[in-house]
Amino acid sequence: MDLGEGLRKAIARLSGATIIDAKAIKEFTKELQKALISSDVDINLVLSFTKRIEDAALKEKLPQGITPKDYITNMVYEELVKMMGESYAPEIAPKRILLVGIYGSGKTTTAAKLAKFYQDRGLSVGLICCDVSRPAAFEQLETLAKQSNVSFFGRKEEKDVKKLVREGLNELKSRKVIICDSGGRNAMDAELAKELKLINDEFRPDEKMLVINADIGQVAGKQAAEFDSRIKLTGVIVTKLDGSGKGGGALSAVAASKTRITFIGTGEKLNALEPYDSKKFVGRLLGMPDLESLVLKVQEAVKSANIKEEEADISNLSFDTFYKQLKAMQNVGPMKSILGMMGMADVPKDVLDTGETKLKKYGSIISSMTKEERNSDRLVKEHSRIARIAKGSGTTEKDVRELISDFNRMKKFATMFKNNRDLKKNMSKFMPGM
Ligand SMILES: Nc1nc2c(ncn2[C@@H]2O[C@H](COP(=O)(O)OP(=O)(O)O)[C@@H](O)[C@H]2O)c(=O)[nH]1
Ligand SMILES: [Mg+2]
Repeated sequence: MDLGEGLRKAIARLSGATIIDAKAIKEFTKELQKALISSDVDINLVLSFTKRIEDAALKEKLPQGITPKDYITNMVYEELVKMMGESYAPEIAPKRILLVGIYGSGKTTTAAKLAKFYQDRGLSVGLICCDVSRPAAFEQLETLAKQSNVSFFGRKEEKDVKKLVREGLNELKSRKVIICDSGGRNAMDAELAKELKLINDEFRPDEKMLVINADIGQVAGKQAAEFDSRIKLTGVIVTKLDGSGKGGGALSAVAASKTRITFIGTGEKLNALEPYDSKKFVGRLLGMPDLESLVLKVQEAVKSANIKEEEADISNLSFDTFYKQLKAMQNVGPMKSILGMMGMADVPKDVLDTGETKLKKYGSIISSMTKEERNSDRLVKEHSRIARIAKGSGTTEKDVRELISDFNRMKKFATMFKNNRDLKKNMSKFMPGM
């Protein structure tokens, strides 16, 4: 059971209680403790957290006009937000950023994500590869830099990090944001400290961020403190927070270590990076909708899929734009995280899987249509065409008919809303395949 699920169960239990007395509160905080501890949140943090809730619920006089359940839920929310640390608003300005961390924490991926983040906000970006300990580091960053469409500097055989930084800074001097990816080790040790000091002295970064994998749980706090004592961090980026389940342990431990979380990585794709917002994170855990990020993500995906405004009008939908929108939707993120952002975190897995499978299937069916068929849905009624498309896409005729019927339903639905401009605008953002 992930943290969010545990917390939501505890709250559901509280809602189910007919009277909120000492016993109900005790049971509720026990559930909270179980959920938090099994997500590797430090036990002392958990105990003081639940004690504050108990004290407030039992000793304080509850304010008028609010149900005890709402009052306690809100308190859980606020206490969790505090426990998960402060939010971060990155300054969109020229700067140098150094990324450090142990092997496999996600430094190189994060370097490219950050590059894209600043580039998307109008700043030119250059990436320097300063990982001299792993042979493939150069190619990895070079490829990712291409995908993010940012400049790259590295020298394959060069082992001298000072020289790399000096040449990189010179080569990329016209770039507003320069990000340096460094080499990791299995742990912070004297050798790594020495190498990072060399890079640091030459690079003179404005920001030094430690990249940590959320899977390590509360150890993240120790790691952050250790790197901070060696090279004085300005922030910590926590990666692999895909979905909303895990990560409470790592985030709370980093927050408690007095270093601050700046960004979180939520997937392997280059757009899966967000400035850290503890309210948003806790909101997702508790199953509160996060529509703002969803809309942003959808807009971004629509932009990168090159969907034109007239195509976004779904009352003129063709299979072609339907397909484009389906693909854009897949770029928004996995279904689970989309539904999570909509506040529907506990959707049964088989429903989720059906959704994912259907999206994939529709993609392959539409790609098996001819150009004419994609642009004129009336064509795809003849049996011979349906049979051909099913064969070409490795699906069944039933699948093809199902797609057509979903497509038609959506079109009808869209026409219904055609006169309501605002609603239409919003629906066209959300519609594909859902
Ligand atoms: N699911 C997921 N995978 C990630 C994330 N960040 C990095 N990874 C993956 O973690 C692995 C190691 O990442 P890499 O950037 O090479 O780590 P480095 O050794 O610190 O440079 C790669 O397979 C990445 O795709 C993330 O936020 N979510
Ligand atoms: Mg790397």
